[in-house]
Formats: sequence, structure tokens, C-alpha cells
Amino acid sequence: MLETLNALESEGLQALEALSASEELPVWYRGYLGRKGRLTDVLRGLGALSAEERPGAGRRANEVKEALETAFHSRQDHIREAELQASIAGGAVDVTLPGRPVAPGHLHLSTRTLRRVREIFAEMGFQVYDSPEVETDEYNFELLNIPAYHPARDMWDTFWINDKVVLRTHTSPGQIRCMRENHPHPIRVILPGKCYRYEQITPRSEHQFYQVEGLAVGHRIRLTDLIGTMQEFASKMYGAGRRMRIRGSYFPFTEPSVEVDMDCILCSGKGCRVCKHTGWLEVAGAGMVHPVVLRNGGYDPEVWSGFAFGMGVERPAMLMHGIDDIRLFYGNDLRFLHQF
Ligand code: 2U9
Repeated sequence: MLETLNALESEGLQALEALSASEELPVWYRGYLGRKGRLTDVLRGLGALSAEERPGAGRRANEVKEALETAFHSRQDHIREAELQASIAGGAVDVTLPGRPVAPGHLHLSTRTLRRVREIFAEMGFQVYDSPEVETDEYNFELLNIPAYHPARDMWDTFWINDKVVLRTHTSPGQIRCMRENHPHPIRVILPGKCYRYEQITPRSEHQFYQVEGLAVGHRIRLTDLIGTMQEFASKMYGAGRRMRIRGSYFPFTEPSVEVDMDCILCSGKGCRVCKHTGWLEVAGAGMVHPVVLRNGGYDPEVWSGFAFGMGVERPAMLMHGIDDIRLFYGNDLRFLHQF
């Protein structure tokens, strides 16, 4: 058995040295080390050996296997390198050929929409204020005039991390943080960011979405300032001369509260499927900052007043691009994302 193995090793190594082309490599490999190769044949014969002979033969068989494997890989590298050099020398490889282009990424539609919104408000003097996505119950609800067990809490289906910590359901807690950092100075900020709601996912609602809220605090700030700001925003975002209307509404953190609508950008107010034949589209929820909320932010409501608004980001993007399913924003399907 040992002689057979020795002979197999030297024959194999010699045959390997004689190879000169990479096509010959797999033929050699199958012949010596493959499932039906010569070494495998010898290994199968080990079982028939006596108990004394078997361990020595087994050890030697493994040594031969390892030697052949190592020699094979080094011969393979050698042949491949030689072939590469030969083909370069023969001009077969055009090293001047441009590389495969790396597809550059691009901004997500939500990011682009958000940047446009930021740009428009920046032109009106609004700074951007960033705040945490994981918030306390105190900032997300309590300080916004939404106490525990108040029915208004039902307006926000919430992801609770524990009984005091939530994923923010709106960027409003940032408004309190901003007021507490800046009082007693006037404020003009927008708060763009990701928010989370424990919602059934449908074509119209996701459990994560972007929101932009705005806040202006100063002396003698009035509802008409809010309307003018919304008018300017809508004209820049959706086209000059948009008509606006406001309707009374309710939010715990604003008083009075309103919904701001503009004439439908698809039918110019005539009525269509998108505006549900009303001629109007909702732009934002808004209102004058509630005195309790002003006080929680460190501002005396007898001296200071302010307006605030909030709007979604995906919905206007859907409107402008005719997208009918919000889930596409987060589905990570490049066929959708590449269109924008
Ligand atoms: C403070 C004071 C006032 C923010 C406001 C809304 C109305 C509103 C929604 C619009 C669509 C959220 O994205 S959405 O679902 N927002 O309707 N937000 S007033 O008012 C504030 C917030 C914080 C301290």
C-alpha cells in the first residue's frame, strides 16, 4: 500500500509539472483527486488492510493528498499567471478599455421633497431644528397639553418602548425642546424628521413617515401670519397663485386650530378623483400655539404668541408624482426609486 501511495505521489507531481494550459488542470484534478480519481481509489482500499497496516497507510494517504492539493494550487496559479502575461504581451487584453461604470446612487424621493421644503422655509428665515426620534412620554405628549388618559391621546397610535419612552409620533416634542433652549428669544424654525405610528400598513398609511413641523414665536404673531406663511409655501412648492382656505379643527397643542387647504393641483379646483371632487387638497394642520404649551416652553403667553403647523412629506410627493401607494417609499424596490 505504501509503495502504491509513493508511486501515486511522484507520478501525480510529474504529471502536474507537465501541464502547460489551464484547460488541462481540471482533467488532472479529476484523475488524481476527484471522486473517481486514483487517490480516492487507494483510500477505498484502506478498509481491506490489517489493523496494524491501516494507521500508517492512512497517515501516508493523507500526506499524499495534501502534497498533491498544494502542488495543484501552486501549479494552477503559475499557469494562470503565465497565460495572463502571454495574453497581455499578445495585446489580447485591452488595458485602455474603460472600467465598468459604478452606478452612482441618488437621493431618495422623500429626501428630495424634504430638501425642497427646507429651501422654501429657509428663504422665509426659518432655521432647521433637529431632535431625537426616541422621545419621552413627557415631551411627546405631556408638555404638548396631552395628559395621560386624555382622549386626545387616541389621535396618535404609539409605539411604546417602555411606559415612559416612545418612538415620536410627531416632531412636536422638538418644538418644546427648541422653545426651552431659546426662551426668551423669538423663534422661527422648521422641524423635519421621521415619525412613527403603530398603524395598520395600507396604500395610504405607513408606520414610519416624514413630517415637517414649523414654529414661530414672537410678539404680536397672529393667525394671519400663519396664513401668509402657508400661502407663500404653497405657491413656491406647488406653483404660483395657489388659492388657500382654512377650516376650523382641533389639536391639543394649538388654539385655535385649523386645517389649511389649497385648490387641487390636478384639477385647479374643478373637482377630480384625487381631491374627492371637493376641489381642495389638505396642505397642513396648524394653529396658534396653545398658552399652556407656550408656558411649558418657557414663554409667558401674556407677552408672547406663536403659530405652529405640521405637514406630511410623502403625501405631497405622491400628489406631485402621481404615486398611489405610500408603501413604495419604504419597499426599497429600485425599479420605483430610480424613477425619481
Ligand atoms: C408645539 C406647538 C404646536 C404642530 C401642529 C399639526 C397641527 C398637524 C399633522 C399634519 C399631517 C401631522 O404629518 S401629519 O400627520 N400635523 O396637523 N401639527 S399643529 O403644532 C405644535 C406642535 C408643537 C409645541
